[in-house]
Amino acid sequence: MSTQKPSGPLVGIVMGSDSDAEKMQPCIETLAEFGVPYEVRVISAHRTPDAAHEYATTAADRGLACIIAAAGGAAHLGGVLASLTALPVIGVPIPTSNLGGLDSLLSTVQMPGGVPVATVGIGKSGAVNAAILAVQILAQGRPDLRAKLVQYKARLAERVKETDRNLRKPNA
Ligand code: RP5
Repeated sequence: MSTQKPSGPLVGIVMGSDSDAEKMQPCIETLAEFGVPYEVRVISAHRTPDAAHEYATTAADRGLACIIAAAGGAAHLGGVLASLTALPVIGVPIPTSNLGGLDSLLSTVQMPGGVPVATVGIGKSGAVNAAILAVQILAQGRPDLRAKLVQYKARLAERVKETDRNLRKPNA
């Protein structure tokens, strides 16, 4: 593997609408925390299908290693992108006001055999987990990222242990 630092984005974050942007902020922040170069696009499977086609079919050649697709409602974005690229696609179901995001979850996760969209949960934890999953994919063959993941997990564990210690302190 080359020792040169990659110059372009490795992760493509694609959302179906700018109304998804706020919900995807935790994903963006998590990728930034790991120092992973990313790009953010708004592309709709239904409103700009030509752009979705162009994005997915050129993503690998542009150096992307995985795509995170966030959409709400009839959330076909992840599936459409996954149908057009061999890159791994991670789907983030965006919460919706009418059905609470269950619509987004089911339409993202229920892909036909052979065309997976690795779907995370609805809401903030899903947005964060999409970023972590992307880092885990990238960490194969990148020991620096693997070390950061190990540290991240250690910090998560330490936070829980500290909460537990505080709760177990005798009441004054
Ligand atoms: C989806 O439709 C988008 O991902 C968004 O979550 C939802 C609503 O989009 P807007 O009508 O707010 O643009 O395609």
